[in-house]
Amino acid sequence: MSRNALLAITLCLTPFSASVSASAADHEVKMLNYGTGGSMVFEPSFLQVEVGDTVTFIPTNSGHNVRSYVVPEGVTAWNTPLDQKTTVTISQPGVYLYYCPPHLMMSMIGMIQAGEAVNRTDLDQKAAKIRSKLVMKGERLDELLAQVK
Ligand SMILES: [Cu+2]
Repeated sequence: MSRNALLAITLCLTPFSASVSASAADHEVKMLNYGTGGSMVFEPSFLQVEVGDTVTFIPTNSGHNVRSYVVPEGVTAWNTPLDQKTTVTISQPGVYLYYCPPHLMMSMIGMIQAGEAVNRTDLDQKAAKIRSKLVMKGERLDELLAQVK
């Protein structure tokens, strides 16, 4: 094999191995009118993922969307269109808290943790603020917070 051919192969392989992590996974979260956790739920509502993984929100039932409420520093907040399957890349370590705007009152909320909970202080402060808006089943927030490691 000529030296140039070997160089070409090396250049082809490098971007691939650098951009695709062997552990990157996609996690699916369903938006449901009724699930095992009751009515108006994200399922699963708590996800433990690795930085670099993606989370895809599936509009299994209609009338839902996903808005980020707490994200780690450096992460762009998101607000997905209603009834649209959307994939979010978890780019930074920390805890992500999100909700469905039409059903915030019914505590349609969810949480993602990637790596260490580096934004725990911010999470606790913002969680305390949103608690009063959870008219029904506010304990779901406490259950999610209890799962943060
Ligand atoms: Cu909803």
